Amino acid sequence: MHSALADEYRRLCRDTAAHQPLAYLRLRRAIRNVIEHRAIEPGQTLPSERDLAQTLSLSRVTVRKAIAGLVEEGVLTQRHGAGTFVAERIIKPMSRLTSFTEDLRARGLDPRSEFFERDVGEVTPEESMALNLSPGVQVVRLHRVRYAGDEPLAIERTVVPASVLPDPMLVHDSLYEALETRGCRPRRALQRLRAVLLGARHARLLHVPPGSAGLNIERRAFLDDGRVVEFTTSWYRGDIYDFVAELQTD
Ligand code: 16G
Repeated sequence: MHSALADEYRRLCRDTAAHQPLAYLRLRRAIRNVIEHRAIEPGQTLPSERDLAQTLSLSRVTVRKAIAGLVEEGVLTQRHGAGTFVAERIIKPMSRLTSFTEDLRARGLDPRSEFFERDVGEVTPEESMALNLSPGVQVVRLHRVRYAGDEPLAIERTVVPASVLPDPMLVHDSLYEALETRGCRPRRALQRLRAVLLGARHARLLHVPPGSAGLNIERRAFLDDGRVVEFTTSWYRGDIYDFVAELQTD
């Protein structure tokens, strides 16, 4: 049994400030915390359901429920007969509107950005169509390479109406954190994803050979009142990311 996980679970049981009355949510938090602190690393196995249930005096149903939530979020993966692992590839559920920073932190990785461009200017005709803006209004543009520690994972070009975010310097690490602070975090998004071969420039920035597989993703994200808050074009590395969607019949 992984002692860091048992210790973390017991700590959360004692921690009245982080009071979490439901055992499966407490266990989910404990697993998440040990992954974030790299006490269990990507690719390593989680203790078995039976071990967890015995050591923590929980029912198997509770343990299963805690794990199922993290599998759904892509933090853990299960291989039939082999157990539950901390995901190595970054598995991104398409049904959740999360940010790069949140996705990486949830996996114990260290999100970082390098900015090429962070300025304000007049909207171009293409941007005004994507953002539903009238010609002549001001927009903020961010062009960044997104890293996990020293490893580049994606390139992103983002345009946000200046009426929502007046100053690009308000974005330090996370755009969504800056939008959240202003009460403008998007609630809904439309995303288009297509396979591409990365050209020489993108490949160089992402530290992969030219012609490597990539994912070109466009996201238009909306506020509750229907205003478009973000138009982002991203190039994600195809060798690291899995985008997963849950499908249901009508
Ligand atoms: C993700 C989004 C991107 C968004 C960014 C915000 C995809 C394909 N793209 O990378 O549209 O702008 O997160 O992340 O998921 P941040 O808050 O860390 O800046």
